[in-house]
Amino acid sequence: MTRAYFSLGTNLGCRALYLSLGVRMMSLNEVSRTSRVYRSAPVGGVAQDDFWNLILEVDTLATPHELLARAQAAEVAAQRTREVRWGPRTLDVDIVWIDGVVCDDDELTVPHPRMYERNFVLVPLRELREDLVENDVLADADGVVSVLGTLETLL
Ligand code: A4P
Ligand code: MG
Repeated sequence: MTRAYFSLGTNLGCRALYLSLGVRMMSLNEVSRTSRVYRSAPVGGVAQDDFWNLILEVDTLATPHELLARAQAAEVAAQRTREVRWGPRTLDVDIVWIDGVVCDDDELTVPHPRMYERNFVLVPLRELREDLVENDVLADADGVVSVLGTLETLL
């Protein structure tokens, strides 16, 4: 059993519903918990609406590549299209961290290579795993984020 962390983001359509779909598809029947939902200014230079982001923690027997397949299936279920890299999307699911796993191949890089640059990842991750996000790491990260509430209250 390993513990995995996923970053879920959306800035198109009914954001709460897409996050909820992503949480269900990523956690299946496994033990899980979520951070609160944060509104975040878009990172990456594409002009677009604000994102809603959260971090999901799942205790799982799945391999890292099985989790990537699960993430891609969740994006398909949300009818995500890919017109612009870093552009607007109904649902993005990235694997941020898996306890004890380091992986870098053509399909998957874990820990996520950009996690430490991004407050929309670090701030919610810190709610669940304070030990993974030191103060100085947080101080160096970019982007404005603000709490919206728990996912249940936003649905
Ligand atoms: N891939 C490699 N490692 C991973 C991993 N750890 N998790 C590969 C997930 N995927 C991983 O991703 C491209 C490829 O990355 C996949 O085929 C997979 O094999 P993608 O989801 O198709 O494309 P993308 O999401 O446009 O690119 P990417 O690089 O994932 O974008 P980012 O860096 O995730 O940026 N601003 C705010 N405020 N909030 C956001 O959520 N998201 C992005 C997306 C930009 N700005 C944002 C937000
Ligand atoms: Mg992605």
